[in-house]
Order: sequence, then structure tokens, then C-alpha cells
Amino acid sequence: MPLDLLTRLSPRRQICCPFCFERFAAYEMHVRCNDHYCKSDFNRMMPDPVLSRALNGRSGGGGSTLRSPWWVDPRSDERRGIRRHLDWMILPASLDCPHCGRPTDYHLCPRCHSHLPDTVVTLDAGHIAIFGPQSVGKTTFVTVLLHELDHRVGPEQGFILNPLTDEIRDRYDREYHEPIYGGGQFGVGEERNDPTFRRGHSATPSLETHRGVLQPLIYSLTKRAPSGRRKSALISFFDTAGEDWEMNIDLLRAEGRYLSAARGLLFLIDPLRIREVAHDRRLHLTEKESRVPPADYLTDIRKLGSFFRKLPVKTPLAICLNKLDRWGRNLEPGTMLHEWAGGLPERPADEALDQTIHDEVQSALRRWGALGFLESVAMNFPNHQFFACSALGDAAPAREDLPQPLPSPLLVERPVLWLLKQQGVL
Ligand SMILES: Nc1nc2c(ncn2[C@@H]2O[C@H](COP(=O)(O)OP(=O)(O)O)[C@@H](O)[C@H]2O)c(=O)[nH]1
Ligand SMILES: [Mg+2]
Ligand SMILES: [Zn+2]
Ligand SMILES: [Zn+2]
Repeated sequence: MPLDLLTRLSPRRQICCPFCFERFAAYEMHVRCNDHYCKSDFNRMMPDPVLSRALNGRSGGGGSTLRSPWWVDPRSDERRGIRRHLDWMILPASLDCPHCGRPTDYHLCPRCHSHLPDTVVTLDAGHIAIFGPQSVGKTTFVTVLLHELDHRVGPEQGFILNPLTDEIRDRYDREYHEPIYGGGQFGVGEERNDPTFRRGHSATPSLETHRGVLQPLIYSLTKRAPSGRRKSALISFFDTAGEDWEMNIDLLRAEGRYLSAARGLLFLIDPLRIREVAHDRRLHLTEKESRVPPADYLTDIRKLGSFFRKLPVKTPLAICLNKLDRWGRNLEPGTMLHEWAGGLPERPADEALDQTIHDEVQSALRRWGALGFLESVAMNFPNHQFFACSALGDAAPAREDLPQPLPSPLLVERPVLWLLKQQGVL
């Protein structure tokens, strides 16, 4: 579908690429041929230094330049004559591919050559970066969160979530959804609750081996306004490997603008990695849980600060204590954390509950000796809120080698709803 005339008439409109977060004007976008036969003909491909740089990093990865189907910066397509100098007044409706002769309006980001569907050109991009050290449950969290937003929270709050591209939908299904919820291998009449199919996903690959991890999962979120008008925005979710966060922080800082450019930061914490929690006699750590090194969340929050040019940082920061199912019951009976950890209470979650949990988490962290951490958060990230959640709920596995039931999440969406509200999306 070609861009509508109104959009074509504002070629200087600023776009923020939801993949690489660079900013540019609409008329700087590149165009590529998307004809099925033409783009799969290897002989017609041409070098694509922009894509190579985006996938192999600034160093180029030492590899040769990747090849792509025919692409062009419309402003330097000499076939267009004088017309090519006027794109800043009106965007071209389409360009003809010199190989197959077919018109194309398949837009690419001029900085990373990701495909930019029309929604990117017309909508504002917000994004949420999810980060934290190894094994705090980031990948599980993203998977369950998106499932919940799609199936329960969206309908409740009057919004729908759509993957930006087919590629993103497929990647989410394959790499996230299937390992945790099971795939299409079950017939419609078969028992989905048969607890024999959840496998658990494998570790998120590191940036060094797989630059694809910098490719966010991007969704457009559309909300019905009471007036009947629709409001939409883009949100991208990044799931970093904890290994990069712990060991390759310089690489992450150099390559990923995703943290400093984020409109919302979500820091996941696993309290089981805090000594005071792990040594509680009532808690029986699994073998795997007892083998992970203790966390140093104070260093983590300092690292986060180092992504920004100026402190204090204005970006909203949600700090979420994950795996509530494991540690919540050891808190004082009568607290909300204790109550929620035991399963869903009658009362639905709302902002008043968020506030209570914020206070309870803060005093728990204080008791666990995280004073430096609390002070650093207050000083450098004044716009913050504490949360607690469990992505798996009572479906958390006691043993990883056994079949695992479907997630029954507790409060997973709360930090994200807060961040979306801070960004003015909801
Ligand atoms: N008890 C409990 N375990 C969880 C939860 N979420 C994830 N886990 C476990 O934590 C481990 C690490 O999860 P993963 O999502 O791979 O963490 P990541 O390394 O941060 O991406 C896995 O063994 C998960 O089964 C949760 O909500 N509760
Ligand atoms: Mg992971
Ligand atoms: Zn880009
Ligand atoms: Zn072509």
C-alpha cells in the first residue's frame, strides 16, 4: 500500500527507526525491490554496506559486504533526473526497480536498512528496554508479558497489540512463545493443559555471536479512545543476554543505543541472588539456583547510569523483583507481597496496589541490606518505581528436567503499564 498523500506531503517529518533508534527525515529513507522473484534471484543482488554495518557492527566483523536485492537512496537515483532533488517537498509514491521493472515503495531505514512499514512512518516510536544480569528471567518475562498483553490485558484495557512485521511475529512464535507455551504440534482436540510439552527456552545468545539480539520485538499498540478515535504508538522490546550485561558492557554501550535512547527502562532483579534471601531457611534453593553467583545490584545500577551522558537520568525506570512465587511467601503475612505470592487474591491489581507494592519492595530491599542500591536509584533515577512479579507463578518448575505446566503469571504487566503511562502511550 503506498503512503497516503498527506504523509507524502510531509517529507521532513522526523522518524525514529524502531530497530536502531537513529533519527532522520522521511525523505532520507531508502527503497528496495520487494518483488518475490526479483529479490530471490542471487545474480541480481547488489552490495549492501548499510546492512553489513548494522549486522556486523562498526568493525565490519572482518567479513565481506553482504548483498541485497536492488536498493537505492531515491535522492541519488540518476534515472529520476531533476525530480530526485525535490523529495524534500513531496515523497515519491514509488520507484521502478531497474531489474524487474516493477514499482516498489518498500522503505528501508537509511542507517540500518531494516524494513520500515508505513506504520513506522506515521506513528511515534516509544520503546522499553528490559535488562538485568543472567538468569533473572528476562526472556521468560518478555514471552509471558507479550502473551498476557495480547490475550488478557489488552482486551481489558481496550488496546490491541500487533507485531510490526511478519518476521517479528514469526520470531516471537518460534523463539519465545513455542518453548514456553508449546507450539502447534497439538491438535485442536488434544489437551493443552497436558503438562508434557513446555520445554523452556535456551539461553539468549550473546551480542558477539549473534547481533540479531539487538533486533527488538516491535509491536504497534492501538487504543480505542472514548470518542471512537484510535490512538496508536509503536513499542519495541529488547531482551539482552545477561552475559553481555555482566561481561561485555563496553560492547553493549558502543553498539546498542537501545538503553540510552529508551523511553522506558525495566530492570529485572532476582532476589534469590541476594544472600539474605538465599540463606533464609524456609527457602529451599534448587541445585541450579544455589550455583548462581550472588548478584551485585549496586554495580548494575551504576552500569546503567554509565549509558547516559548526564545524571540524574530523566527516563522512567521500573525496577521489578521477579520470581515472586519463590520468595514472596517468606515475607510478613498480611503484606500484599505475601498475599500475591500465594496465588491470585480477589482484589484486581490497580495503581493503589502498585503503590503498596512499591513501598513493600523498598522496605524488603532495605532489610536485605541493599541500602547503597536504593540510594543510588533515588539519586540517579528520580523517576522510578518498584514492582514485584512472577512470570511463571505456581507453574515455576521445581525440576527443569520434568514436564512443565503453562505459566500462571502474577502481576507481570504492572511495570510495563506504568512505563507506557509515563510515555503517554496509555
Ligand atoms: N520460580 C520462577 N522461576 C522463573 C521465573 N521466570 C523465569 N524463571 C526461571 O529462571 C531461569 C532463567 O530464566 P530466563 O528467562 O532464561 O532468564 P534470562 O537469562 O534472564 O533470560 C529459568 O530456569 C526459568 O525457568 C518465575 O517467574 N519464577
Ligand atoms: Mg535470556
Ligand atoms: Zn534503523
Ligand atoms: Zn526488482
